[in-house]
Amino acid sequence: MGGDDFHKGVKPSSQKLDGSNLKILIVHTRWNQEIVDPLVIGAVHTLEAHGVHPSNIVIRDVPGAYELPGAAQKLIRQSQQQSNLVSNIVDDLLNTPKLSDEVKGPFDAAICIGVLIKGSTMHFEYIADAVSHGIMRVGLDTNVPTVFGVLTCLTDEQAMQRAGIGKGDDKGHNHGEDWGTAAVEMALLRLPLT
Ligand code: DLZ
Repeated sequence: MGGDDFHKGVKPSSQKLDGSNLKILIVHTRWNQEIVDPLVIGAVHTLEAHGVHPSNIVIRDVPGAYELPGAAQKLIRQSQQQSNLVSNIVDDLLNTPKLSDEVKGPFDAAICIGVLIKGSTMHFEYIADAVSHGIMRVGLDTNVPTVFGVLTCLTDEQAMQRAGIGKGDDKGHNHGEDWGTAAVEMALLRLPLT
């Protein structure tokens, strides 16, 4: 590595990434939505490019980045309960209201998308720390890979560059595309069959 060989960013996986049987959850913020929207679109495009069926991509929004881990965990848990046959039979017997048919769980991976931009107070530091730890915990506690799709930027322009909507000639790179690929790769992670 070094010199001209240096490849900035993630190298493509050597595995075949076939997402045709996957169900993916995207939770995104409404804070900084002008920058969040292209990131969500980038993630969806890449999921579909890997074969994920549009009807198997469920998208939900929350107010801000601080809400991302709690919302992702809640929706992942709901999708796991919905696919549990025993609890379905109990629900039928008790006539419990069903979750929407749209959530055809369980999700195989989730992507949390948001944009934090540093202001003049310590708010940014507290939220970034809580959200990054929270999203990691969701993935480990639910056993559903949960991708950290949160930009933590010092300026608006840094965030726009990372959403592929930078000003000027260089629009930057849409990180949402990488997050879609990461979700498929992590959802398909298996030991080889013997
Ligand atoms: C309050 C706040 C601030 C100052 N900045 C951002 C931000 O840059 N990006 C973001 O997604 N959310 C921000 N929030 C909102 C918090 O994440 C959260 O929604 C509120 O504190 C309510 O819990």
